[in-house]
Amino acid sequence: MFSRREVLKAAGAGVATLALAPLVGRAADEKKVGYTLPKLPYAFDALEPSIDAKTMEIHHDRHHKAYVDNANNLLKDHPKLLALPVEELLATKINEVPEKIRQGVINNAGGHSNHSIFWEIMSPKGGEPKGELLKAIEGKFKSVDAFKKELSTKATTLFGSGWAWLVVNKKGELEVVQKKNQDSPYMDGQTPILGVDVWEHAYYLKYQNARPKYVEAWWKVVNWDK
Ligand code: MN3
Repeated sequence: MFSRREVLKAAGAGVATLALAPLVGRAADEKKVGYTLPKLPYAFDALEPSIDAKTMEIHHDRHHKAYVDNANNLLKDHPKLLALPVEELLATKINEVPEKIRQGVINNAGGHSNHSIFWEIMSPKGGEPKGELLKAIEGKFKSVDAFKKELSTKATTLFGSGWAWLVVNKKGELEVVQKKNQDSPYMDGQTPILGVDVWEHAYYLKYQNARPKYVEAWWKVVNWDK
């Protein structure tokens, strides 16, 4: 069982095999059957001015909560699947989910997993990548600026709703990818390292249709330590 951090470390060191290994779930998901909405690790207004408090409140308390509630409801007759850490369900068991609820589980368990990571990889203190992450980014993209440019481009050019992610791919290498809707990188054998939510609900109150301005501001609140 390997964490996102361990997979990243292996990628920086050029070790490919960890990316295919089973994944560690969040403790909160393991205590009881069913997913729980994680607490935000900071106040709603902590990411101002990059992300406004009202957007954070609606995004966490309503959108993320809805993904959690819907996933729990969809999987209520499948306690064994529901007992798995959400990453493991998405990475290894999604084809065991009955077909008639599968797309709903992809959307809602995916939404739960994606947002759980999203809250953690933001912080009011911002900063720049360092340590293992810096080494891995420079090894793959030459520079932090080149990496940021690639992720920003993927985020702003994604048509419709979705995410742009930095992942460790199946080969154990860093890669920037676009995902539609709430499709989880875990479903494609990728381990998400950091990602930006470019659904309109993530920025519309403050930025309206100016997605590039939101992405530019988002870089100021990335929690590189996570
Ligand atoms: Mn969202």
